[in-house]
Amino acid sequence: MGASQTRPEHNYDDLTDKSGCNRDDLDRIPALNNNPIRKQIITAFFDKRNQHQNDVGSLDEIGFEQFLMVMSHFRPVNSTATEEEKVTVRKQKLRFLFNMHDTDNDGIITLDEYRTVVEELLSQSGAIETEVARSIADAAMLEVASTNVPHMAPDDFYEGITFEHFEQILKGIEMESRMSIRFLDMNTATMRCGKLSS
Ligand SMILES: [Ca+2]
Repeated sequence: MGASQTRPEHNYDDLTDKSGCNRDDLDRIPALNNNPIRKQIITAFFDKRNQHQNDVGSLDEIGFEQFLMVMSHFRPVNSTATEEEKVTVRKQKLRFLFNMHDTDNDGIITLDEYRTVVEELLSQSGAIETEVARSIADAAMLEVASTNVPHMAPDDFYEGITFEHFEQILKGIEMESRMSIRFLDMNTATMRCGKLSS
């Protein structure tokens, strides 16, 4: 039996619909319900940088191809991939994560941008106050600064994390299995992409 006979094509009708998918549609994906960085992930789907077409800014809607392009950042590395391919995939994953933090696309994750993500992450638990979350973010950033600029003078201003620093920080961390989202229970038919919700 060929794959074409078993593929649930009707499930993709909504996504392939010309009018595409917006943030509200993705917000209905149950797989992301408990994800602490749900907001960032959804934003990433509409971030033009993740479409690899040398464009910046954000899209109001994405079509099926654009959806797949973003999803491809979460794919596991093929075990038969060459070393060179593995390096490329890793770099793309890192760049995707970096972009997620560098919201204004100036090439640097500033303390403010970093704080936003940390506060978001920690606020999910409900038990940590903003002030505490903020100081955790500040301490982590200071740690990063001292690692990347070991001889920084007291008056030096640490601008933030560049992509090179970011790569360095995550060096040795196995990304391939960590950076995955279980989209298995995603039913695009219920996302109502491109269709009027009734
Ligand atoms: Ca930035």
